[in-house]
Amino acid sequence: MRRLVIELAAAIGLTVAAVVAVVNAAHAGDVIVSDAFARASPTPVAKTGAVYFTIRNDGAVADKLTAIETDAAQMAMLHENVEKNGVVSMRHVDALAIAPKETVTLSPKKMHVMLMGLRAPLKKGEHLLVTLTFEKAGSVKVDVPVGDVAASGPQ
Ligand SMILES: [Cu+2]
Repeated sequence: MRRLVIELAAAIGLTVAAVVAVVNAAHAGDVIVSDAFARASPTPVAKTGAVYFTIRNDGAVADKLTAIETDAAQMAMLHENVEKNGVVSMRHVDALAIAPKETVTLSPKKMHVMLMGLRAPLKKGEHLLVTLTFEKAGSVKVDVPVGDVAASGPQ
């Protein structure tokens, strides 16, 4: 009996996880944004933060991410990590092109949306709403859960 209960709980847990995964993807036209997450602020006075997600272009034509907005910060922009002589610095990326059928993943080692002028420090468990605007697909609102300070994916 006890074992059955545990198995049932596991089955229900899996179902909930599957539903969350579906809800976690947002799309506009042929562009799908999934697996979004942010990292919690390391200190209560942090003024910057980072958001990550995966973009897939399911369409037959190239598209471009041209604008990022959120109420959580005064400014949001795309940054790319550039390594030169062992030193990693961040470079602003004006627009991110996504080829047909291409998937682009923003991750802590490659690229991120930099939030500047945070209105409040990001706390684990909170959610941010980030609006991404694509040249062809239009705007998509993305729910971004805040994970650990060192999160490397949605938790
Ligand atoms: Cu940055």
